[in-house]
This record gives sequence, structure tokens and C-alpha cells, in this order.
Amino acid sequence: MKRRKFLKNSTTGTAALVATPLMVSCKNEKTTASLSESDQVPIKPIAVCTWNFQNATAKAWDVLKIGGSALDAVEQGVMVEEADVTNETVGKGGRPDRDGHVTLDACIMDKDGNCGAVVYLKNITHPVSVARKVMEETPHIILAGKGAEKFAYEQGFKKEDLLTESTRKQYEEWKKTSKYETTINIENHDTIGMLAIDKNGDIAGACTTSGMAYKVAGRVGDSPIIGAGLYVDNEVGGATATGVGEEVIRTVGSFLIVELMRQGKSPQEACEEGVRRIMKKNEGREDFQIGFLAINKQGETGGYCVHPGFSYQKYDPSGHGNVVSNSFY
Ligand code: SD4
Repeated sequence: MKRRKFLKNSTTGTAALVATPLMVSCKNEKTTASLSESDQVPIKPIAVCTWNFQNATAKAWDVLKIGGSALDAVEQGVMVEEADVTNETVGKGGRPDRDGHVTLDACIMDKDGNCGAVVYLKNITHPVSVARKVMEETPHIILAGKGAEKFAYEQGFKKEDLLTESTRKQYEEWKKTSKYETTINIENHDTIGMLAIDKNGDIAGACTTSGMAYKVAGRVGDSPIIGAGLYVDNEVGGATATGVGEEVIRTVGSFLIVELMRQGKSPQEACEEGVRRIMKKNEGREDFQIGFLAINKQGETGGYCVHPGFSYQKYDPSGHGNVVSNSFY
């Protein structure tokens, strides 16, 4: 059953961030020994996430600043939102599908291209951690529905009622009309996708959501789909998405953005091109929002969206803040 060994991440203390080691600047064919000064850029640990989930990036930073791995940082970062019942778009307290069930999607990806995902998972507050267990404890990448839930219990996760008083009431209210419509920027959802670089210059990412509120039972969005809602290539960078998942899946959005960065685009240029590709397939359509967030190996970031309103949270040695993205419209 165990294909991958659980790798304990070493913590080396706060000195790790002060030492500013050097990493190779996108020239993978060269060894460190053969690098000239100009080929090297200092490693800058950084955590970014979609929207303004500042408690999540603060948690990720707590992990990075003591020398923790990017993988631990993104998992622990997004867990903050999964556990926050006032966040009605992620984890416990997420809004239900049209049958009244909260069903969660999440994935995680590490520096070596290992990844794990869960889709249509019920009754578990932390789908990202179950996704990590899928990655580390099974020979598979995606577990769905009942199988994912059974696996979670076997791994020691507890069964919890994810519907809260507030989301139950909102659902009862919604049932009176049962109308499904998305409203730009308050689109029944706000997924958290997070990317981080650690002291070694390694990149990891995670993405977790309750998906679109009042979705058709069984619907799975882009967020747990590797390449769509999240993609990491440790040689190049990482990308993650939020918004109407169907459109992100159709362009394999996050993979596209990482490949555009591989071809030389900056994270900002790559996100803009990703949104443009989506808009080309949806000429004249204005009724949906997508936001892309990307980071490259040098720690540069970019974000872009269809409509104004998307922003991303950023935490690095220079500080903690929210960056408002430019938009296609
Ligand atoms: C989905 N992309 O399920 C997710 C929803 C989302 O901000 O991103 N919300 O389609």
C-alpha cells in the first residue's frame, strides 16, 4: 500500500531565513559549482494565496520562518480556512450542494511532482490533509466520495457535521426558489489556493474548496484536479485558480500557466495569457469570474482575473499584504 515514504521535514531554526542561501536561476543544466554570481538569486521564502485569507498566509509563514518545508506550509496554511466555520466556501462551514450535503474537493502537490487529491468528500473538515495522506500513503492520486471518506477514517480523521447553523439556514432559504445563479465576485464560492517557496527554494501548492454552493450533487470542480486548480513544477514555478471551475478545467489553467512561465513569461504575463485563453473560448460572455495566481522559482508573483475584485495575499521577508489583481474587463 505504501508507495511513498513519509518524509519528516527538518526544522533548522530561524537562522534559515537570515542565511539567504543561493539557488539556480532557471538554468537547470548548470550545477551550483559552475554558476557565476549573476546566475544566482537569493532564495526568498514566500507564501501566497488566493483572495484575502491573511490568517492562512500568516500560518504558512509561521512554518516557513522556522525553516519548515513548503509542503507543510501550504497544508497548514489552507487548514486555517478549512477549520474556520465563518468561511462558507472552504472546509467545515462550507455551503452545501443542492441536496443539502457539504462535499469538499482538495489537492496538494510537492516539489517532486508527487500529488494527492480528494473529490466529493463528506464529513471531514480537512480534505487537504486527506489529500496529503493519499499522496504519501497510497499508490494513487485521487480518491473520491465514499472511498475517500472510508480512507480518511482509516487514517484517523474524525467524522464531523460540516453544515453549520448559518449554512443550514441559508440552504433552507435557497430551497424556496432553488435558483442557481452566480454573481460576479460573490459567486457562491471563494476557494483557497496556496503556493509557497521554502528556505531550500522548493515549491509546493495546495488548493481546497467546498466548490460552488448549491451545485448539482456529485459535481466536482477544478480545485482538486491537478493541472486545473493547481500545478507545481519545481524547476519553473506554481499556479492555482479560483472561480468557475468548469472554465479552468477546459483550459487546464494552472498547468498552462506553469508552461507559459517555462517558456519565459513572468507569473503576471502567464496569468494574463491564461485568462485571455479562457475569454477566447467564451467570447462575449461576462457572467463569470476566474482568478489565477502564480509564482516562479525566483519568488516573483502574479495574479489576473476576468472581472475586478480578485486579489491575493502575500507573505515574504518584506512583509504581509494583499495585492489587488488587474482584470480582463
Ligand atoms: C470550483 N473553483 O469548485 C472552485 C470554486 C472557487 O472561488 O474557486 N471558488 O469551481
